[in-house]
This record gives sequence, structure tokens and C-alpha cells, in this order.
Amino acid sequence: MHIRVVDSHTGGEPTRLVLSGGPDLGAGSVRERRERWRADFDAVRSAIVNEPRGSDAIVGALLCEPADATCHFGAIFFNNVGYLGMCGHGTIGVVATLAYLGRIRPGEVRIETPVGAVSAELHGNGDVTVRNVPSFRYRADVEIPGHRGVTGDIAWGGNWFFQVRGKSPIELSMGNLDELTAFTWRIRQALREAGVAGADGGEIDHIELFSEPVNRAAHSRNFVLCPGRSYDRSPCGTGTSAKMACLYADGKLKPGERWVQESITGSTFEGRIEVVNGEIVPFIRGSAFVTAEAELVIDERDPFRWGIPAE
Ligand code: PYC
Repeated sequence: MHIRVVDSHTGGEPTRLVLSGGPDLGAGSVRERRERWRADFDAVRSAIVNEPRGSDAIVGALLCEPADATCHFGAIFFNNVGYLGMCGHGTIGVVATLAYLGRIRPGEVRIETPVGAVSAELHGNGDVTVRNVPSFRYRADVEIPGHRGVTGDIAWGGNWFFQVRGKSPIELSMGNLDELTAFTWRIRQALREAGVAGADGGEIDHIELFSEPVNRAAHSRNFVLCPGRSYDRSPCGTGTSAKMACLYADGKLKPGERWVQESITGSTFEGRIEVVNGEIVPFIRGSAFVTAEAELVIDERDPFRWGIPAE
């Protein structure tokens, strides 16, 4: 089996775009095809993103035909442990890669994802602005079971987030990655054990901490724990969407106002929201760079051909 991929990174967070050789998922919406992939071909997901070909940080994106006639492409995002709803840094990576391959020109491109259609504008300088799915705060100021006094908001930005309120008790610096990972993982476990979930019963699998930014041009710095225990090197597009929905709900961000989110690595996304028919629509601007073009080889004789499972 040979799988053609192009790798990129968006603010330090890698995206591996699968162009051909992926599983045959048949017809149906991108959401239905994601479920078919999960049920019948999950080993291929692991082979693409897990070691020895990948790493815990890589988010994969399978490029496919859209079922939604208003879209140009479909994309299914996946990671070291499973599948995502949407992925902001991944969409920026997909669009920058399509531009690198000469498949799109500056202008708008619409992409069907498992949680709805998003659009992206490719700017003349290579930046990409993603118009994400509508985002919202589901519950405010929820106390984390077993963590007295630590509260947070549950919000949707294309994935479910628990965003811890106030300043992170651990400094958001690269030297503290182990501590930050352990702390946010404990929060995720506590929420899971207590049955605290998203509005649709979906697992809250992204946990986010905030502090003052280091870069004076930014409004906030974050640390985002991803579902497979790796951290987001970028400011997280879906997390920034969820954050802006919470800020709007608190009266701290107005439609059209800029919100610059800095990641733990120092990379930034520029965000804003619009309110359309009563829904909060986030826009996220960032840039991505292609890092490799490759053909993954899955050799029948290789005992690790389907990757080393991350969990
Ligand atoms: O940018 O939305 C994002 C994202 C989700 C997980 C990793 N990055």
C-alpha cells in the first residue's frame, strides 16, 4: 500500500494531508465517511500519523470529494488516537498545501468537514483565513470535580473544549510542558469520570489554559491539550473559536474586534467573530508552510506497518 502525503505546519503544529492511497470510504457525507473509516479502516489512520512514520503531534487530513455541492473539497481530520470534528490549524495547512500544489489560487475555497462546511480565504501573501463552523459556550463556570475552586467554560468550536477560567496556575512556558500536560490530563480524566460532556454528549477532549501573552501584540497565551495527550504547537483554531464565543458571551469581545491568540510556542492566530442569524461565526487567520512531500509505504512484512498505537 502506498499513500501520497504532503506535510506542512501551521504555527508549529503539523498537518499531514493525504492526497491519494487512503482507504476507500465509499459515498455519503464526509461525516458518514469518517464513521466508516473509524469502523472499518482505523489501522490506516494509525499507520499514517503514528510512529514510526509520524508522531503524537501530527494531525492528518484526508482530502476527499465533498457530498455538499456547495463545497470544493471534503476533509476528514484525524490524530494519534482518533478523529476530530474540525481542525483550524489543519484547515490552514490543507489550504496552504493546495496552493503549493497549484490546485487553488487566491480567493475562497469551501470545505466539507464532519461537523459542517467551512470556508477559507487564501490571501495573496499566502495567509489563510478560515470561516469556522458556528461556535458557542455551552456551560459557564463549571467546577472541575475534585479540583475545588478551579472552574472553566465548556465550549464548542468544532471540537469540545474545557477552558479553565483565570490565569493558569502553572506558567505557560515550554519548560513546563510535562507539568502542564499532567495537570490538563488530570482535568480531562476528572471530567470524563464525572460524566461531564458536551451538549451532544460528546467527550470534552481538548483542555485549555490561558495566561497573559508574552508577545505584546497578542491578547492571550494558551496551552491546549489535544485528545491524544499531545499539546497543540499552534494557538488552536477550534480552541480560539471556542474562546472567542466565551468572550462574546461574557461581553468581552464585540463582533469585528480583533483577538490575537498566542500559543505556548509563541505562534499566533488572529481571530474575530461575526454574529450571523444569532450564531457566532469565528474567523481565524494564520499561515502554514509545506515541510515535505512523501509517499508512505505500508509493507506487508513490517510488523509495525499499522503504526505503534498511542494508547
Ligand atoms: O487548530 O483546531 C485546531 C486544532 C485542533 C487540534 C489540533 N489543532
